[in-house]
Amino acid sequence: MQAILEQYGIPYTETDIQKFGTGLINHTWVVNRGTEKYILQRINEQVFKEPMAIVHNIDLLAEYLAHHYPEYLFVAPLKTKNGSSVVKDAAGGYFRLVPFVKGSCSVDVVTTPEQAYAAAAQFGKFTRLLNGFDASKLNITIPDFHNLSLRYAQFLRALKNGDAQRIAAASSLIEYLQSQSGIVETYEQILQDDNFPVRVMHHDTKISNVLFDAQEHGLCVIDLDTVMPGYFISDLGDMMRTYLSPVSEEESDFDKIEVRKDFYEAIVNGYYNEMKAVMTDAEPRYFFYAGTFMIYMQALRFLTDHLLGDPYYGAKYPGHNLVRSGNQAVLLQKLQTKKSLLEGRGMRNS
Ligand code: GN1
Ligand code: MG
Repeated sequence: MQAILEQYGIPYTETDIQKFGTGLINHTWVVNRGTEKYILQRINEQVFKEPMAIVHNIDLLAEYLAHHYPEYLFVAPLKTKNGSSVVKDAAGGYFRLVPFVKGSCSVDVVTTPEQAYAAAAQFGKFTRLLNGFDASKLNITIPDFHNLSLRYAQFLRALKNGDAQRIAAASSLIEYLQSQSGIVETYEQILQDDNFPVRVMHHDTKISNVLFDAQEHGLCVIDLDTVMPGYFISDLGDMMRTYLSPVSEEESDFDKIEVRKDFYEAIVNGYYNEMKAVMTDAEPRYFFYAGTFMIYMQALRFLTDHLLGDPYYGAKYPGHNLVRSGNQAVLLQKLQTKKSLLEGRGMRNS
């Protein structure tokens, strides 16, 4: 770490470094030096096979936004003394240092509809501001990241090649997820339909990827590794997946999982108010679907990982990814139950 910080001209002996955050993929630390504060991240190269592709994307976005929307707060990684946005350590690992925005704070768990609204507005604004940017210029940092057809195919493959005991023990969850494969068919229709344009999407819209000010007004979105061309259902759906319920994917007491109507409305309102200027007529009809799409994909990804021995997400206890998948399946069920109550809700100005 000493060698890394020194490339930014930061003397290691003057810093205090602590582990930070709860992300499953990258390692993150907060670096304090007197009154200065930074976020240091190691890019997970198992997942992001070409870290330079991320650097290129962030540079392109920074340039576009600085030119067209100079007032937008865009938090780009700092440059080293040599002008590079990433640093390689002796073992070849990629690190980057991001300034901590003064006066900003983040939220780990959504507790009020106002937070959900503010976050949804920030993700909507991000995509709207980039509406004139040619999304095809972006590198694909994780190929097929939100390709539900592929995720489903990987799940089916795991049913063949996975751990036989785990497959047998998960039979009812497997059956349930297979029964929901209509969600994949709808996704495939969306891909064929010109009413669903490819947009610049964030692809990781959890609340901790939004910076707030002290009054909990949204400032901007951060963690741009998975910014890629995609469909709006990814971002809107992942907000539903992670903000609707008072408990997260880690909760093993599934009775605590809930779909909160006021949070649903807040997400949809916040997103739509920013995005309506650029949306097609068809997109808002798929707001509810977006939630089912992302929750279903996450349930498939966790279960696939469990059946294959947890190679991607890792497991803090045996069966961890089975619990996570079961949790997401219950969330999906509870969302589907409220379909008639929720569909069409929340588009205040529509
Ligand atoms: C991963 O690293 P983190 O926690 O932000 C994953 C997301 C999943 C999420 C589930 C690159 O995100 O797609 O939704 O775990 N990111 C990647 O917690 O796979
Ligand atoms: Mg992330």
